[in-house]
Amino acid sequence: EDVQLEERFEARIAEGEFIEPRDWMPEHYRKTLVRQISQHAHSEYVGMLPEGNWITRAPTLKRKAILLAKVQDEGGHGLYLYSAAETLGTSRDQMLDALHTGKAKYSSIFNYPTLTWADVGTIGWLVDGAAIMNQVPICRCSYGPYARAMVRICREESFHQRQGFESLLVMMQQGTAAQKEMVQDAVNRWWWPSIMMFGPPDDQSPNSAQSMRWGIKRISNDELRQKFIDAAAEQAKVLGVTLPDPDLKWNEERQHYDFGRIDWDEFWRVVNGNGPCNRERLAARVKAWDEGAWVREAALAHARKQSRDAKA
Ligand code: FAQ
Repeated sequence: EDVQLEERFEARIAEGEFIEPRDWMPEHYRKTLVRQISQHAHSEYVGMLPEGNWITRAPTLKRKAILLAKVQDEGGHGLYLYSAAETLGTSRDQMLDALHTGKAKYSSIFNYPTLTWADVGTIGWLVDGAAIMNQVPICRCSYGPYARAMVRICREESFHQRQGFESLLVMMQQGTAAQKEMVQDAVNRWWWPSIMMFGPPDDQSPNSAQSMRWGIKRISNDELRQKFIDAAAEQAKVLGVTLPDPDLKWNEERQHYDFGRIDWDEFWRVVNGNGPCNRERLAARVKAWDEGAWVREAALAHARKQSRDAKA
């Protein structure tokens, strides 16, 4: 019977149908989705921290309002994604526990510090830019709830990317020499970590082959990375910044930019918990969770009272 179910499942994937929560699915498909969606949710949550750091220090009311909205959006993305993962039968408490105990992964990028105001614009331009490149194909992911969550997330990310680019453009075109230098310094620090966001090279990516077969991943890590580099190299010219890679060069034959060697040792160091801010980020999430305990207790007490009143 399982063989038949599996064949039917494979056929639906091949037809490009969405798989929905109540449909039969192989256990490994379920596990892969819980892994990826929960890691994605954790990234959105932890991703609030580096930029949140600058809310109190944004240079103008306009920039502060934009940044507040952006950071709130990231929190919202985390919530849609936790909800999508819950449809696969794992609870939010389990997922958050895995994050808080350091067992769960989240994107390497959020383990780098935000040292100046230009980091905020650079995160919008490069980090949100990379996130969109990676997430647009997930709108066509075979699992319905994840694909649908991603549609709205991508729309919001595109606003995030543009606000970042625009904020850098203002500094580069109207700023003082010191402001321009600050932008260049931020770009120097964020460029390599941004292109690492797409994950290890295809031939060292253990999950890729199966995720591609199941239509969870539609475009490979390396292909997305190349598309991102091609786009960013052109945008850098408009901004007037230099990307910190002497080997970055247009290749007429490939119709792509060539680029230098990525430091994968650094990537794995950060993924394995030893980046510049891993401990700080985790501690901040755990503190927020602990300090929110009274809110969760109050909400539960309120819900219990409501249902008692409804019965009475
Ligand atoms: N960081 O076999 P693969 C955002 C892990 S955007 C940490 O290639 P897969 C928006 C990977 O989990 C960021 N770990 O894995 C925002 C696996 O370990 P596992 C979040 C990484 O899943 C912007 C191992 O390495 N976006 O938050 C990373 O097929 C600004 C082997 O890798 C998403 O999560 C990494 N960079 O491909 C928020 C998108 N890369 O699980 C605030 C959805 C790989 O076997 C401010 N996710 N690893 O123990 C994906 O598309 C995929 O999961 C990939 C990795 C492409 C990230």
